[in-house]
Amino acid sequence: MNKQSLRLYFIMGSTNTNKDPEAVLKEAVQGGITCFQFREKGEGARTGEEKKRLAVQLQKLCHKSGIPFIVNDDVDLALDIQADGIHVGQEDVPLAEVKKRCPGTMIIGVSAKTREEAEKAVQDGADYLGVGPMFGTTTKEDAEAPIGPQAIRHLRQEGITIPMVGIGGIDEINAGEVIEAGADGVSVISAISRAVDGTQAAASLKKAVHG
Ligand code: FQP
Ligand code: MG
Repeated sequence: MNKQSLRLYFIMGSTNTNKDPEAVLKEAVQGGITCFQFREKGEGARTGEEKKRLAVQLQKLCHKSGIPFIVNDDVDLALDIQADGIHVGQEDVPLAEVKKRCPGTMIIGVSAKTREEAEKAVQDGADYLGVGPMFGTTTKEDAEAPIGPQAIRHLRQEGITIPMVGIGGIDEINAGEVIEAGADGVSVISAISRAVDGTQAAASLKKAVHG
């Protein structure tokens, strides 16, 4: 994977917006996002065929726009629809198992916040790391305390060189700090999905990360 595609990484599922998810993704693409993660979870989230239908719809839009389409958590879905990648956290399917099941061409993202987690993820073949929460967030119900952009600076000092994105509570005001700390990009949900104008929101974020 090339790290430029992590510059402005948008994540969304149907529960993250009051608008039509496809319309929001269209706006985000227009505003300049460089990667997309389909994260369908939380109360009222779609499951089974409905989840797959939405995934395929959003995947098509990403393909048309040349944007990598990554699936969150759900390895079966990622394989089923031949997603460009899969993102797993520390409590999800173990990376070794993901690696075993997925083709070598699939991008594999892993959440990590400590040196130990990051080093293990690198060793096990992660393509990029998601580090957070950077700031306070209300999107993720089970989010832990913010660790700040310093966490990224530390991981870089500890010799972690693979592509990294900051996630959690990032907006156009604080996005620059995350890049400054050594991240290749920022990941957002609400900053775009809850915006009145998703195109403008994405464009402002893009500017903030000197995209
Ligand atoms: N980083 C990223 C990315 N995407 C994510 N979904 C996470 C971190 C969080 O498993 P996880 O992953 O801790 O929680 P959840 O599955 O609820 O999202 F780097 F891609 F921005
Ligand atoms: Mg997860």
